[in-house]
Amino acid sequence: MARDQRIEPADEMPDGYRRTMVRQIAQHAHSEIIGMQPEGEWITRAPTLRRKAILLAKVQDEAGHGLYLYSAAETLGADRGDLTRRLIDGKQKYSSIFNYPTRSFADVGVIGWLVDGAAICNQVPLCRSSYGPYARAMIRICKEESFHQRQGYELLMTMMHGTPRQREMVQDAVDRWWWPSLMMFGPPDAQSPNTAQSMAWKIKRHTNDELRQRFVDMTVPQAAALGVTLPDPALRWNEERGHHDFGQPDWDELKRVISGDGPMNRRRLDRRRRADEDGAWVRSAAAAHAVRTSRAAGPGTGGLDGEA
Ligand code: BYC
Repeated sequence: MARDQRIEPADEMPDGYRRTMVRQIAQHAHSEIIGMQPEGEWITRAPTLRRKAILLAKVQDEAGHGLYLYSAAETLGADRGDLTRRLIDGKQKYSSIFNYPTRSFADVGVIGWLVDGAAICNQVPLCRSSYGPYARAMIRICKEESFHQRQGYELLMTMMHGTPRQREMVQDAVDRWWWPSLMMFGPPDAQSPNTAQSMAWKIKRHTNDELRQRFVDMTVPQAAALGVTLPDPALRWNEERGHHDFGQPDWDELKRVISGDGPMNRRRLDRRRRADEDGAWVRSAAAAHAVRTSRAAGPGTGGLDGEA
């Protein structure tokens, strides 16, 4: 670690490092999968074929991100089915941001711009995270997140050039998503129990507050170009610091949402539980098929790969 070399699956590692990596990667994977729901609700209501195609592609990308990340967790000895059970039983977390409702199509644009924008800010440094499989998964994820952010911004720009009602929808969505987006970076550093150890292990490369500041600095000029107001009266450029000053989100709200009491928590988990139950027969059929084909291919061949 001191030489900045990557830790790979077969390397020795302290139990605490392995536990922390499984915790973070699993939460991240759960966030990608649960994160399909708020935008997925708008696929059937997208206003044009072009918007529908873009949204479908984006939501499918999120599924792919979840799958790379579950695979990265498996390299640490975790079992994907077990991680899913822990999510459904409320024993593992997923990002607070996905516990808010999507009320209009402008929310799809704002999720792309602000939520994917925050995710990029957080994830670009994770490409240099110390655990090899996680860092490598993050490179591809970040490329796809850039497309997500751009499609959101382009959608909003189109609406801002539309009718007064469309501009109102965009401003309303920005007002609702701004503070929850800032909460995505986690609690303030002084209240973050994991940051110091994760920085020492080079899992995290920046603290929660550093990344939040970077996000605000990056977003303010984009908001001005769009013509929307960010709902924070304390937001202003600080010449001395060379950064924007900004207000604090409601940290009690973050605690409530993380502990299961957000506006959409129950619905998101119910839907995930139903999808897991509905898919059980597919998983058992695929497992039975893999056993049968590996037997037919004989010893030393690898299941479905052997068949290919
Ligand atoms: N929400 O000590 P801290 C996406 C938890 S999806 C929920 O600072 P840490 C997308 C934290 O886990 C991208 N929980 O923790 C998908 C810890 O709890 P435990 C999602 C949160 O780990 C679809 C406790 O609070 N991105 O982009 O050092 C559509 C104390 O926090 C939150 C990732 O998952 C939160 N916001 O730092 C569109 C990024 N914040 O586990 C878009 C990867 C904190 O001790 N994760 N907690 O019980 C990370 O970078 C870090 O885990 C965090 C937290 C910065 C989130």
